Amino acid sequence: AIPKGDTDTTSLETMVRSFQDSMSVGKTHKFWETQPVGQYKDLGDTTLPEGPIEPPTPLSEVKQEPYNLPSAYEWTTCDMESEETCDEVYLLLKNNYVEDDENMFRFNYSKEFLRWALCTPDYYKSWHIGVRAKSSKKLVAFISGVPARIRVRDNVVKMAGINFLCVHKKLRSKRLAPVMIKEVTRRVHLENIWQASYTAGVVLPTPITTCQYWHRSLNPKKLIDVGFSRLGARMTMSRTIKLYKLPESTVTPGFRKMETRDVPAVTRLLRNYLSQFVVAPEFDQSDVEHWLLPNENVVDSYLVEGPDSHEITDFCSFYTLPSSILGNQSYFTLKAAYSYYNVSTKTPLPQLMNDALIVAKQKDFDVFNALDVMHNESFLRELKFGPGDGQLHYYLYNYRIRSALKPSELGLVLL
Ligand code: MYA
Repeated sequence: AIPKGDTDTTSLETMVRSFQDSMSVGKTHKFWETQPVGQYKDLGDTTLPEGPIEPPTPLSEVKQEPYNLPSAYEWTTCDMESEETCDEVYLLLKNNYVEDDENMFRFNYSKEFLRWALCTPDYYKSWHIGVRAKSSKKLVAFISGVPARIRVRDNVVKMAGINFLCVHKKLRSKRLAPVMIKEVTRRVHLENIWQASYTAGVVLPTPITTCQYWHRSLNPKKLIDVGFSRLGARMTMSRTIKLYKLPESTVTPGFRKMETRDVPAVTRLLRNYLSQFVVAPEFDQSDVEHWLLPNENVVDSYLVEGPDSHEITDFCSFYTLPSSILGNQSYFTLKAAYSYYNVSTKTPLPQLMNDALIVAKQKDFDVFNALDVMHNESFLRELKFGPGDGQLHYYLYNYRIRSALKPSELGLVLL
């Protein structure tokens, strides 16, 4: 589900949800039971080895033809560099992608964001998969993958990062999603890649970890007006506005926007930092250039440069993901920043992130979201983030982990 703020930290909703999630362990998963993923029945079985669940098959044994779709539909490969196709994917997601539990908000990934997320330096066009209605040619479903190198403990594994699975609202519950997942799997196998990583708001067999979203109000009045958050107990609007007020400008000396010339230093800083987590991306300079160089209205990155040494000691970043506000007369979009990768070696992390909040406020974001991954716990409460009702489950395909990780052992942020 889309994360949503909730100032009432012990909300009944959250308790009901975690109860429902725990019940899902007893649910049957007709599709997922057939897949090489951690199965519920194996939970707690410490005799099973960590690593690939199934070995790779010879490429000649990978199915050569696409899976069958219901006869009214056909596969299409989406060229995201084409303006028209990118528009079609954008609109499908804008109208049919992830909503919060109460259907008040829906993710509205921008076209520039989708291009950034999907057209990575070494992407495969064949992994950007659409489904069209044969008669009207209307795009009715989508799933995508991009290549990624993910390290699990000491092993760097080539994976597909799967994202943007979406079936048009009118075609739901017809078992189209399993066909799409099998088709993307086949196309990933054709590139001799056998593992994948993905996140979802729903519980499936079996998360490697479950993270919680936290929200820092930047524009509390709007957040309350649109129902994203509630006025706290014994709080007035003016006290709430005062509580979340931030300085006009950043406080850390040497805090500035990342530039192309910083790519080598940021890569070193980030690689060193991510090496401490159990699961993390293995970034090289070209990854840092793509994923972390500022890209307007998509990703923002800042760093701290020492006054004399010019050494880069700290780094923070966030990506831009607005949500449509469904059925509100005065507001149409919620402008949200999502914490991405942050590294502190000299500036305390809370101070660094406070500067990130200040620039996000300057850029007119309404809310700053962060998961409890990496060292984020060390700044969330101090900087007045509140726990949301959104949970995000992380998964690996065809890779078994001995036992679930703590969110703080995870060094991976998926979009
Ligand atoms: S997460 C974002 C997912 N998108 C949305 O939530 C948008 C709104 N919802 C929809 O568009 C539809 O409800 C979707 C399901 C398309 C999600 N991940 O066709 P169905 C299983 C995986 O009748 P529909 C993201 O993008 C469900 O448990 N499986 O259902 C990452 C059931 O299986 P089982 C999911 O509602 C995606 C089956 O589908 C998800 O019409 C990672 C029902 O199919 C989900 N989010 O369509 C995909 N939701 O009976 C996996 C439901 O067994 C990638 N299901 O419980 C795996 C790695 C592949 C590559 C491997 C390479 C080696």
